[in-house]
Amino acid sequence: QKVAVLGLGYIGLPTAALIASRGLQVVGVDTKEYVVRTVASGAIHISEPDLDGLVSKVVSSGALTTSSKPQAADVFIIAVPTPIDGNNRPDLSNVNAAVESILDLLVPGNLVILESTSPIGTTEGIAKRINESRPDLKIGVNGREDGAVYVAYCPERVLPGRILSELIDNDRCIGGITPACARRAQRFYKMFVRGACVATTARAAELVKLTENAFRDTNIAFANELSMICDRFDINVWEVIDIANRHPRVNVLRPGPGVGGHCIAVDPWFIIDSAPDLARVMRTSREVNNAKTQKIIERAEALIEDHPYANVACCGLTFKANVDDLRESPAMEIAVHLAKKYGQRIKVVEPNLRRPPPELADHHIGLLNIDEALRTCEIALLLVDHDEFKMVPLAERRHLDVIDTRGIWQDMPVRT
Ligand code: SAJ
Repeated sequence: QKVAVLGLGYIGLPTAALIASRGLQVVGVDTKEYVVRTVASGAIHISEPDLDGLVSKVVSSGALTTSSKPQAADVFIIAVPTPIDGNNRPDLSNVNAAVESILDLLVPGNLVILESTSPIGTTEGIAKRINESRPDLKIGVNGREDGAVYVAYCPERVLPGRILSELIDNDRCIGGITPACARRAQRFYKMFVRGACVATTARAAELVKLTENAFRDTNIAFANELSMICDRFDINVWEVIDIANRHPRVNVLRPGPGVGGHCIAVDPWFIIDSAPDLARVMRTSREVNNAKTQKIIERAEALIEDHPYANVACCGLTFKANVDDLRESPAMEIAVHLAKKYGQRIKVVEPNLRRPPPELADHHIGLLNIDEALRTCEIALLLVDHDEFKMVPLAERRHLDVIDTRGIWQDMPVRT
């Protein structure tokens, strides 16, 4: 079988490389010329453990090739970004463009899979578009002879940092436009997935993906709301959570400086946009998580105003621990806000980046290592729970005024 993967980003590239490593011929397609060139040379343009070695291997064996335009294939996988626009509404322009680009290539027996996070009904829209433009093809009936193509929604659900192993071991949700579509897609995923491939409808599968991330967002919002309540009453939220979680049926997640990343901070809006009158908890959760970032900014400003000569160490910029990804990062939002307001008094530590991002470099702010920052600053904002920060002993930070948004510098005595 020949497979075309449209979109060589965080999901498309590892998926293309993995499938190629299983003996299938894969063409990776991307509209960005530098991505096509980088991958064609056997290198990668994103950072993910073990991906570089795998891509280099499948490119040099010829199993993975690249192109800026799709080519005829048996299976088309669409893995393009689906962001939200300025009004928190889904922007499906990349999916629509990908679908248009394959319409003329489709032949009976083809399987078209959407993997991008998408609002309910998107996959049905794709099937409708195929019907309109290619009335010679039927969608998802049995048998090659009657001119069928198969259309399915199969969301990715892998965790950045563990993408390659989760692509193989996670269970997959396979949503067919018809049961025959689901069966055809199940057969395809079973070639490289060890987890269960659970079949359902395309609409249910779209909502499954959105539900997973909205559920996590809501649970984090609970923790963030609790942290703000604790602050008002001067109660240690980490202690409250630790003790509450000893209850056998309670598991409060960890508060933070807000929720970042390109998934959890975005996907709930796809549900809210589809059912604004019903998705009340989800909307409020998004608002609470965003409000938490503002709360940290206000607390930091108050502390900085109280210490007019103090230098301030912003510890961490990425959206979560031990990654180099800055997308939707609340830590970044806080650091940039403070840099704009206080300029050179703001020092930044980010062990996972080699250079400061342009938003900070524009304010002539470079990166320090954690030791330098703690030596030269009087205030520290702990914004990301990177391993490097967890290891800083109390003796090296005792002199600091700290806002610890992640609860790793609490040094709570354990009382049992
Ligand atoms: N966070 C907290 N407190 C917590 C847990 C997370 O503040 O207790 C914050 C993190 O710091 C980060 C954000 O939430 O800013 C999201 O981080 P994450 O590790 O929860 O998730 P992501 O965005 O890296 O990946 C998620 C995963 N979804 C779920 O766990 C339900 C992943 O499985 C999905 O594949 C991915 O979104 C995606 O692509 O949709």
